[in-house]
Amino acid sequence: MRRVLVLGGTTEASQLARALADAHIDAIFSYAGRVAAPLAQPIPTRVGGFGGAEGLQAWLAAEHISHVVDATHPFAAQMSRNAVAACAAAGVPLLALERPAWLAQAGDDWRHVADIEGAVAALPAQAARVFLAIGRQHVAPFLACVQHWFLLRLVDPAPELHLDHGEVLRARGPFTAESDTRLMQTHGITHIVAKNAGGAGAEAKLLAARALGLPVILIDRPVVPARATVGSVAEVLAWLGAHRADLGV
Ligand code: 3Y8
Ligand code: NAP
Repeated sequence: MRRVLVLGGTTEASQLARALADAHIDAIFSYAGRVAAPLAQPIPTRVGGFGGAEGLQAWLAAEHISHVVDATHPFAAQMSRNAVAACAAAGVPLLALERPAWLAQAGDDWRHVADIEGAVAALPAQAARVFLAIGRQHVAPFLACVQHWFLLRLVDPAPELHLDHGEVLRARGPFTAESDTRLMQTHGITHIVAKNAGGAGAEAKLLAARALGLPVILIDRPVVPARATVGSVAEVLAWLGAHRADLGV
């Protein structure tokens, strides 16, 4: 029998969950449990880690999973690595659903950096007002630069962050170019730091930066192991259908 695991946490994963529910395909959605109240999904949902690649492999067998779709964020590299290893060991077909990286257009002033450390190094020497829209996991190296003022945007409150040279804004995407443009003007932002997440849900700040002529320090995606990858929900459904013959369903 066909039973699909969707590794979620992105707009595309939610779109896939909707399509699987509409197609009455037996599927389960998985969140890491990174935020307090993740978006509800129209299919059964589990929350929390599996316990590494070995834990995922055991879970796939226990739950009789026939297909895995890795629809996690491009920066969720550890989950993607674990999915490749676990599916190979379990002999379960794996497909990644991934959106293309953003490409600079006319009017963009982007500085590409390889990682968080590169982004910190790319900040100017003189005091700047930096919109740090990379979530909460990697803000410490930036906040150590006390000459700058930071605007952080987080999904959940961060009581552990004592920010005397900045401000924490609590908001969950997707965002709009209009609201992000107003946000940057209100706070007199001079630089934006972002991950090259791709997709529409996080793009607003890049559109706002273009409109305001502000520089963007853009962090490249981490390398993930080679695996079959598609860019649309339709291709995932076809992949599941294509496997129908194998499963005699
Ligand atoms: C827990 C589950 C959907 C999914 C919506 C997308 C769009 C809105 C934009 C900014 C950038 C950032 C962050 C962001 C966006 C979507 C998508 C996306 C960026 C939720 C969600 C979970 C998470 C985890 C969270 C991280 C953080 C990253 C905030 C749900 C809302 C910065 C990534 O507080 C924390 O610890 C937050 C942690 C991982 C990155 C980080 O390192 O801090 N996402 N985001 C998932 C889980 O538990 O498995 O409630 O929907 C999902 C979404 N966030 O279905 O509509 O598809 O990318 N998420 C980045 O792109 O840089 C915000 O502020 O401009
Ligand atoms: P990560 O660093 O790649 O993964 C760290 C560990 O978190 C994994 O080894 C796994 O734990 C657990 N995990 C991650 N995603 C999971 C999922 N969908 N279901 C169950 N367990 C999961 O992951 P991350 O970057 O922290 O991302 C966590 C979640 O937030 C993912 O759902 C991702 O799609 C979403 N997200 C991340 C970003 C980002 O910027 N990183 C942006 C938007 C959304 P075990 O090893 O114990 O199995």
